[in-house]
Amino acid sequence: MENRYTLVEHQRPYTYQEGDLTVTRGSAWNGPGCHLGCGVLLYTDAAGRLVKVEGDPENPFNHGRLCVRCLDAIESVYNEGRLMYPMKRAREDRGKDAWERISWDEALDLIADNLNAVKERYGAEAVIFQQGTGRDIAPWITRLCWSFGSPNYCFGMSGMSCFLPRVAGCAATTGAMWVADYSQQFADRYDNPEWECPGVVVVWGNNPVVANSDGAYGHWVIDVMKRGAKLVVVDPRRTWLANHSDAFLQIRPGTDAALAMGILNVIISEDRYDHEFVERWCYGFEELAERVAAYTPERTEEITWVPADKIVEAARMIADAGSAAFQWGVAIDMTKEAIPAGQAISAIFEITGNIDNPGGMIAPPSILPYSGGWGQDLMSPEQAAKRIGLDKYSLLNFGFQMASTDELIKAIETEEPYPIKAAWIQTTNPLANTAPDPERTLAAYRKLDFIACVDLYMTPTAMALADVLLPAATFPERDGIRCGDNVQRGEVINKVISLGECKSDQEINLLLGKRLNPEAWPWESVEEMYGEVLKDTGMTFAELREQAPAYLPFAYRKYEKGLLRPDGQPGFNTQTGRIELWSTFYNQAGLDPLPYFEEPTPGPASTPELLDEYPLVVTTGARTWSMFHSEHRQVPRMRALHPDPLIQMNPKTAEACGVTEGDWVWVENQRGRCERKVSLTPIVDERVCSTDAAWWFPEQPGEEEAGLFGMWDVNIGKLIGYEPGRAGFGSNYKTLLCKVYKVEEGE
Ligand SMILES: Nc1nc2c(c(=O)[nH]1)N[C@H]1C(S)=C(S)[C@@H](COP(=O)(O)OP(=O)(O)OC[C@H]3O[C@@H](n4cnc5c(=O)[nH]c(N)nc54)[C@H](O)[C@@H]3O)O[C@H]1N2
Ligand SMILES: Nc1nc2c(c(=O)[nH]1)N[C@H]1C(S)=C(S)[C@@H](COP(=O)(O)OP(=O)(O)OC[C@H]3O[C@@H](n4cnc5c(=O)[nH]c(N)nc54)[C@H](O)[C@@H]3O)O[C@H]1N2
Ligand code: SF4
Ligand SMILES: [Mo]
Repeated sequence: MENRYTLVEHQRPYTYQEGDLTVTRGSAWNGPGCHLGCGVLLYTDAAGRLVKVEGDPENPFNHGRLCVRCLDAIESVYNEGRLMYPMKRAREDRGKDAWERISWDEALDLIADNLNAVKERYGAEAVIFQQGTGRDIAPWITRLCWSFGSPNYCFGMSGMSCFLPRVAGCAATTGAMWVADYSQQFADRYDNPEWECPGVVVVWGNNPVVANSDGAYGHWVIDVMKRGAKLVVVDPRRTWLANHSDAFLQIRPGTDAALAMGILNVIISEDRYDHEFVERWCYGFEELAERVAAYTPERTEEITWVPADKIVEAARMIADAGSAAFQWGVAIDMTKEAIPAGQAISAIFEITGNIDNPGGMIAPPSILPYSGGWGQDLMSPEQAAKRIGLDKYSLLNFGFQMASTDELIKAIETEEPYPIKAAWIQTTNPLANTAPDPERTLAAYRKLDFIACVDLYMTPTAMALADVLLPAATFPERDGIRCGDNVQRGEVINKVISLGECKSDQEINLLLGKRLNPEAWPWESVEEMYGEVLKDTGMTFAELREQAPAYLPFAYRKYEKGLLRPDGQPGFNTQTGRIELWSTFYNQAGLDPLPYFEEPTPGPASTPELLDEYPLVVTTGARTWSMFHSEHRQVPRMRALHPDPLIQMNPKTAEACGVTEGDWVWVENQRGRCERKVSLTPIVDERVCSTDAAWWFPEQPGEEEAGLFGMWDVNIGKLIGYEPGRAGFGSNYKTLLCKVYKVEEGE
């Protein structure tokens, strides 16, 4: 088959000699630490040790730039905390440091025997397959899950509150997922003649220069600012980008839907929307206009705490910019009514015609067989229909085809609608990180007959729960590919070192897959398996390795050309063929077809009676430079940059609470409390605090009786509940009420 990719011209082969060192080009896709996949140069010495990691200047994705976690990957890779061989532990010893080293064959046979035993007795649906943020491993988890016959592929966050709300919401209302256009789909990037610089970038609930999330390298925002793009930032914290913006909208956490409706109100009432696009390609504009009419700038100010004149200014800037790119982030997913919040924000870029246009919002091409989940065809329709939560939340049919986390926890507890008896937990640390209410989560998972974990390190989750623990490989230890899945290019991860008995997640899943369902995993090697994934591209793995990154064909305004619908007709892949501002699907599903705002509960407006006790709004989990969720706590230089779990407080707020810089405090709400260290900063409003998530202390005793690495003292999940929004998506991770007071000596 003809090669449809545009390739980057490299000066040298993928691996070459530079003095005493061997340099290998590749990508940093997967752990430790990221799900983005920047281009790297890996330097190994004559003894075969990785000695240096640099950015690859030839890679158009990051143009040689790297963040600290990749520059310092060596400390993560060669960390003494790394798991080096498979281990098992008797079920009654869960929580104890009573591990026994075993061989890979024994470990994989043990897992296969246990999962098959559960399958025989209770059905394949009794086994759940859980992942974290996924990295490049997700397709191998979905294939393992679905080829085993279980519909319960899952993620530990209540309301699947990362990315999925935006993906499912966009899929249901527009038939695609929309991301900001920084020219990332072109190998020649900013020089590509088809691309235009966005007139304005709207950074909404995202901190791209720190987080580099959802396929976007954060410094692209700065690249386009240098090329003239204006900047609007919507954040409760005055971030670095907020400080460099043309308009900073300092929002009360959890009120994004109201702000978006306020902006829509201005754009519509001042007649600044794109009439031609709306009339030809959108459905339900009149109803939307009616819905947002109540959100005058003044009323929106009362709700959101953003001054009315700023709302008007931002609305005009967006509507008049020529093109507007929305760099939207996870804060939108982390409020209970995340679906209507995302819907309201999307409506801004939709009615201003920023769809599939240069410098606006684009749907990245993904053409490989595993995009959006690989292996679904391997599961029978009867099994697929058993997915937990599907009967309650039909929106689960859009996007990543996951089970509902909130229904799953109930199913484990009650054995209704059927028992859940085993878990495969790969690339995730739910107890310390994703799970709300960690006590409830631990009690539920403890009921399971069998749990296998795959990780790089020992974690609180593995210590508390695993019966078998498998050591995974970091990116320099393994070959890999990534193409599709909101990714605009094909990348290769190249193995340069080996450590202990660690295996790549891909190899682990291939070996286990062969034991569970050999027909679905016919390949003799990982390379052969990659060949299968790549077969439609006309390239073998060895060829892609020389050429990567490889760029897929891309066209703007695909909706005019019939490229977005399976029937080849112009328009969008929705029931009306248009962008649905009024959603026919939501209407059929018994949901509100239009965007709406609902006050976060508890919150200053919904539960004013709680304000005496819990006077502050707190948002959790804002990303920090040196840590990726629960990772990097054991990595010396990264930990030195951020040694303690912090709560950012305005100095005036701290004074009112009787605490000051460096104090250890309790952060408490009606559910529970955890400890934090005070960091004073004017970047937060006096009524708002912002605190880290996912803390634990690898240096503290790990056994459950001794505290699971100090996790209980600092787990912010204790303040969060399993409380998804009406559509089953979204939950209040970033908007809670709390009080802050000093930890007394001896506590
Ligand atoms: N309160 C609060 N909680 C949050 C958030 C928040 O903002 N606030 N953010 C949430 C979000 S958006 C997400 S996506 C989740 C992320 O949740 P997770 O993905 O669970 O987070 P991590 O701590 O990065 O990772 C999980 C584990 O994977 C291991 N790991 C890393 N790389 C690899 C690998 O290549 N292979 C294997 N097998 N294991 C690997 C790590 O060692 C770690 O123990 O956290 C969520 N938690
Ligand atoms: N260094 C590092 N990078 C990461 C990660 C990491 O753990 N560490 N995690 C990765 C993952 S899985 C994800 S999902 C992405 C997420 O990346 P981002 O979307 O950037 O996530 P956050 O930093 O949690 O939140 C972004 C901003 O939202 C603001 N915010 C908080 N509450 C609200 C609110 O209610 N409304 C609005 N509008 N803004 C609010 C915060 O102050 C913060 O500045 O990052 C990825 N990249
Ligand atoms: S965003 Fe940062 S940590 Fe992630 S791959 Fe790129 S350089 Fe590495
Ligand atoms: Mo995430």
